[in-house]
Formats: sequence, C-alpha cells, structure tokens
Amino acid sequence: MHSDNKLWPESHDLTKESLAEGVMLLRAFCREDAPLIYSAVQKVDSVSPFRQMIVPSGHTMSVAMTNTGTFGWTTDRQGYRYTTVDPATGQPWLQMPEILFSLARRAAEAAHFPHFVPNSCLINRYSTRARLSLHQDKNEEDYTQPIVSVSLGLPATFLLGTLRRSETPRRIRIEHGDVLVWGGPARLIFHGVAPIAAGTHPLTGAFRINLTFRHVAEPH
Ligand code: MD6
Ligand code: FE
Repeated sequence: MHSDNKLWPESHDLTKESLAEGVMLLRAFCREDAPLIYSAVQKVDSVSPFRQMIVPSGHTMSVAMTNTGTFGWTTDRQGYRYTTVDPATGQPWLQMPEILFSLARRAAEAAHFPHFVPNSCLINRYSTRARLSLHQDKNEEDYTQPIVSVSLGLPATFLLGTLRRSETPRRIRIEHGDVLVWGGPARLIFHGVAPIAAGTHPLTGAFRINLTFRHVAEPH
C-alpha cells in the first residue's frame, strides 16, 4: 500500500500472518486510521494522564500508562488489578471512544475471533530505552476472549514467548499501524517488548504507543 512512502520506507503492506496457534499479526491494519486513533489517545491522556506506575517490588516502570474503558489496569506497591476509577484522578477512566472500540472489534474479527467485546484498553507509551519485561496477561479473570494489540509510532521488537517462561522468545518486528491479535490456546503466553531504539516518527514523535484491548470479567 505505502511501500513507496519515503517517510517510512520499511512499512509493510497489508498482510495477515499467523505467528503461532491463536496469534495473528495484521500488518498495517490500522495505518490509514492512525491519525484518528492517535487523537483518541491524546483525548484519553487529557482525562487520565500517562504516568509511570510502581510495581509491587517497588520499581518504577519505564513505560508510561493510562487506560480507557470501564476497567483500567493499574499497579502500585499493593499489586496489579483492574479498577473502574483512575487512582491518580479519583475519576472514572474515559469511556472508550467509538473509533477504538470498533477498531478492536474489526481486528478481532479479521483474526477469526468474531465475538470480542472489549471493556478495557490499556495504553502504553514508550520513550527511548523503555521496555516491558516478559509477562503473562492474567489479571482479566476471563481468558475466553482475545487481546487486540495496536501499535503506533516508533517500531519495536516484540518478544513472543510460549506458555513456559523459560523458553527463549521469538523476536518480531512491529511497526506503525500493525495490529497483533491473540487468544484461544495462546491467551496466556509470555511476552514482552525489547528496549525501544531512539527515533522520530511523523505522527508520534519520539514515542511508541501501544493499545491493548481486553475483556475484563465483571467483579463477582
Ligand atoms: C506492547 N503489549 O506491545 C505491550 N499483551 O507495548 C503487551 O503486553 C501485550 O501486545 C498482550 C497481548 C498483546 C500485547
Ligand atoms: Fe501483555
């Protein structure tokens, strides 16, 4: 599509690539909508600003985070959890903008998960050298629905592991506009993001932005 784009010569064409059972990479799936998606991210930031959270060990995360939707993922010294109120503002997270909701639904459908109902979107902002160590996404308490992961801005090396932490992850280059969908047998695999290289992107400047859409079980 934009293979002749001089600003971003490494961009991929629209393709659908199965990386493992339950893991689908949709190259350039949201590249056309990226400016609108980024505007929605800025609106979320204006309500619940990006912040570097503290993990239970006491370390501060290198990635800055915020959320939109009914539930937002947070961490502090007490642990990881989903909340309906932003601890930093005392106010609910911004209701998920329609453009984000519909993007997540369309991506899940393209990856053969037709019934995805996201009620949570964690937004990660990476500056140079920021990284995310290997982890599983397991605070949702509902693993029947997939996760849709949208990436904008600077490229990243995504670390795609398996269900065992000890196995060396594959390194997958993720670029602006790529969407990764995973679920089913892959829902609880270990994964992370290698340190981001310095750079400037025409839309996001010095940052990589990642949005992960989830379905979080209602408290019982
Ligand atoms: C990121 N993503 O790409 C971090 N988790 O910035 C994740 O941790 C992630 O991309 C679950 C499913 C897809 C993901
Ligand atoms: Fe994750």
